[in-house]
Amino acid sequence: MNRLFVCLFAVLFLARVSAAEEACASCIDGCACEEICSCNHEPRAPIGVMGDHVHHKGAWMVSYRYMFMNMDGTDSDVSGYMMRPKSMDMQMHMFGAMYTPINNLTIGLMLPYKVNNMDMEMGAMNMPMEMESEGFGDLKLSGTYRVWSSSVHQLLANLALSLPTGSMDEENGVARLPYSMQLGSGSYGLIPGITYTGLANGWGWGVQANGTFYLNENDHDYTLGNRYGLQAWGLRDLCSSSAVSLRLSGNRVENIDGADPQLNPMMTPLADPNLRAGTRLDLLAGIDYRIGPARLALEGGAPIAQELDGPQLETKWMVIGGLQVSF
Ligand SMILES: [Cu+2]
Repeated sequence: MNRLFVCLFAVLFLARVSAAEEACASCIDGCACEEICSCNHEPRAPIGVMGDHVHHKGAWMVSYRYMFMNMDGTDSDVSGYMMRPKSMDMQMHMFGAMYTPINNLTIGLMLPYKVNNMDMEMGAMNMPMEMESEGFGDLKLSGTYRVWSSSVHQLLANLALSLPTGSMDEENGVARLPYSMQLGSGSYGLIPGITYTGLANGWGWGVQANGTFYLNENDHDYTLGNRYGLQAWGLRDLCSSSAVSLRLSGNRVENIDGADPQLNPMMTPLADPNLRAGTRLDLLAGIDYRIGPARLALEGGAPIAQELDGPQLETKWMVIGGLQVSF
């Protein structure tokens, strides 16, 4: 008798599971069943990852991210230069909006507001000097298209266009600030990418590769170097409303092509377009919390390896906080 009950229960349970799986499979397209199935369309990647999800048709999402990065000390000797970088703090307030006009395609807009502070030393007397720049950076228009998906996996194609809305005329009253203190690229850029994500049994994971290619020389006779990114992450649900994550993020930046004639590379390595390249691998831990349509998330980490074609400032640590609201 007991056995019969166990068997009956197992059959019912399996029937429920397969029904939920079927619901999930159909949910990918129309998303009539978000509540029933676990294949929800909530963001599943750590907050520092962009373009990791597509919403259901007609949905909006607005987001705000705050990013802080600290750089301190140089990777090689700077004593031969007149102006020597000591440390730098980079802050970014990133405002975003996403809309899904048709199934499987989410379009978005992202505008950063940047605040850069750098401490320098000048001359033989090590005179301290500060540089500051602040303002809007380059506006990005993005599209994320779901190429393929099942109840567990999805494959997304990403493409963004970067517009030269940020200033590259930042100065301190005496001279133009070096490349890394400027707010925009001055060029149009294309950012293609590919993203894979998985979600099952309270685990989430994903991989993303992308590149940033600046298409034209800006008004100051230079083009920022290409950027390449490759990252992988894993998430674990703590409960239905909270998850923790680990992310490995690799980034490569190439040197600047051309040179701003107002910047003198003999004065400081920051003004040398051929000392800008570098490769970095960051490890970040994150936590997020979801309440209804909102998601609050925090991620922080540090490089575990970096190789700079410097003298350049070394990245020490970074944090990213964000709030996303879907409706
Ligand atoms: Cu979204």
